[in-house]
Amino acid sequence: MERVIIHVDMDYFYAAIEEREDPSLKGKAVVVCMYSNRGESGGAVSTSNYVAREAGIHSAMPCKLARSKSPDAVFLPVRKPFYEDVSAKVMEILRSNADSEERFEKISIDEAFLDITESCKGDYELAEEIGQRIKEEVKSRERITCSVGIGPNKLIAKMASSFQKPDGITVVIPEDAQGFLKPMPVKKLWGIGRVTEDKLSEMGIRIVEELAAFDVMELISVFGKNKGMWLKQAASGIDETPVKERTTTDQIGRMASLKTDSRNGTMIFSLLDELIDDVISKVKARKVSFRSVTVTVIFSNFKTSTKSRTFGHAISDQDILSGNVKEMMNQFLEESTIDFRRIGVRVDSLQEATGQKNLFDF
Ligand code: TTP
Ligand code: CA
Repeated sequence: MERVIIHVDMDYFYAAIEEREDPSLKGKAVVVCMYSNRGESGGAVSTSNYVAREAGIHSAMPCKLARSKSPDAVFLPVRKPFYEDVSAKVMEILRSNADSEERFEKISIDEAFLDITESCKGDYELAEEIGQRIKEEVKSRERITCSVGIGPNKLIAKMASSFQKPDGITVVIPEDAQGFLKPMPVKKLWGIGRVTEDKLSEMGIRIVEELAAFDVMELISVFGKNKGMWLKQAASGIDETPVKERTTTDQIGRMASLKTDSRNGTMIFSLLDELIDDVISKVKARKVSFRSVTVTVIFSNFKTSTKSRTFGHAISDQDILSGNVKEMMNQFLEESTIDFRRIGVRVDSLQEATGQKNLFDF
């Protein structure tokens, strides 16, 4: 089956969070600044909302220049740890909409890929429904918007999400992928930086269509084998890189669907045991221990809910994990009346297991 990939990109992320926290900012130009040690006169713009962008303010611009462009704008200092908390919640929603935990890839604080091939059975109409559902879920739970791109690979999905911003959704079916890319300036092609853009421009290549038609051997002679071949493929809308959890991610998780939507304890706990087994064997294989555990339930109405616990020290013990996970699952059963659709277990804050026994083992 041909793949179906979603890319999600949060809109004006840091500034959107600030707007959410302070409703009086609504309609005003909002600029989030990373101040330098020279205080408010130094520093650069982290991001700005779309009102401020209309005044010509953009990321990386000196804050001083931004002030001169829009004296009425509200300037706020970056609150990175807070944005990271919001990011974690958003990623949780996104992850739960991918085919599996392994088919999810966070690429930055506010962007991720989801492989949804199985969930939509390769059907792009269904894929669009999933995309809409993700947008609604993020909006209703985190009160911020995102833009969604859907396509046959990561490259197309990524470029589709930036096609209609903010709060957009763009679906590019495989047959339209080349047509979608063709008229774009080469610098829009995901992965092309300033240096490559300048070199291509010297070669008379300005739009993707020209790049796709260019002789691959000539590209290789200028850019080397890997890059030359990549340029040709990317311009032709080809990208076979898989969506996969980054190995550097600080977590191990598994998620699975119940055979049927249900609140039956036996069914839920037997699947839960499988997931716990799986997570523990991955923990052992990677020789790590973990400091926190999260249980996720996706209900039959697609609403997602999570519970987490953090331990005082890192553990890798199956019984402790199992006990905590089951307590949280029992709470879910007590609190809810809706059938469960999918459940997941994840451990975070991984640390390398030293191989030494701790005091309790002696
Ligand atoms: P982006 O996704 O590039 O931008 P954005 O989310 O603010 O706006 P858009 O609607 O166009 O997607 O970056 C995500 C966050 O990363 C952004 O909110 C702030 C931060 N950031 C910086 O701190 N410095 C930068 O130069 C850029 C580009 C982003
Ligand atoms: Ca963004």
